[in-house]
Amino acid sequence: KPNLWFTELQSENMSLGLRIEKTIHSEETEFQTMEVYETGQYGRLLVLDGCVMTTDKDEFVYHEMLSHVPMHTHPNPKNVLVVGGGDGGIIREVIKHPSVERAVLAEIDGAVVETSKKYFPHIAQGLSDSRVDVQIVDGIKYVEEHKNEFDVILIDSTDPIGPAVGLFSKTFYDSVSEALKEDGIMAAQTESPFANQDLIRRVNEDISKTFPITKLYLAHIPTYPTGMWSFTMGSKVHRPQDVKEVRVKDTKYYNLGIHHAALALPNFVKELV
Ligand code: AG3
Repeated sequence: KPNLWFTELQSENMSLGLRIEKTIHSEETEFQTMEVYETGQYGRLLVLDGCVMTTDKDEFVYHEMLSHVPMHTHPNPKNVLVVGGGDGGIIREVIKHPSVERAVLAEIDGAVVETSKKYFPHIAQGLSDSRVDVQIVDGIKYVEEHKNEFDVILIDSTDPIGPAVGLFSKTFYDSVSEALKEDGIMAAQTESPFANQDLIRRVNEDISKTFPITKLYLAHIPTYPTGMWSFTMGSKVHRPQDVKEVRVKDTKYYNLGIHHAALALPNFVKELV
């Protein structure tokens, strides 16, 4: 086997290495560098600015958990907005909910959408559904321009450096709240409790200033830094603890037990929120 490795430098002191069988694509987009590799361990790998975004074999965990926990917390989500998420994985899960009438994807980088359609068709498949509206726009602007419109808003961002910084700010969460209806719910990916404690603490504080119900939850994602990943949900009325049944059954990670288990936090994580 060729001794060719992709390495994500996850921090100054930690990296993830994956053996590469083939380089599929490499490009400098208007916003970031984008690479696609065939790996021996996890199938195809999508990389933005040196960071693992998704792989064939573990993408289901992230995409199911960022979407189905908030989507089930809402009793009847009809209008959904995904900010970022250009690969389409979150949209694929959102449209599994029969109540969904319209799902908007607001992605800043059209090249990510095109690349995903070409090299990750099973992740991008939902993007061509008739209920889906793909907008290549700045998500921050899009959210600011829409008021009282969405039941659920999901923020599928890259790390809080580069193009995504603004998606981790109090100002942004405030405009997300305004774009949501009076019983709306937001959820965002919020990095690793082992590696990003200050961020998690700060984001929880900011979201809870705007949303009466703020809840951190966890999932295991082997290709993200430390493998332990967090999501933060902000809700105006509905509580994730009250979910009694699951409406979407074709999932590989999410189920009713996982919904509730994901809300249980180890003591060192409880301290952050
Ligand atoms: N969103 C990126 C999660 C952050 C990963 N961070 C990292 N590897 N350092 C993933 C997009 C999937 N739709």
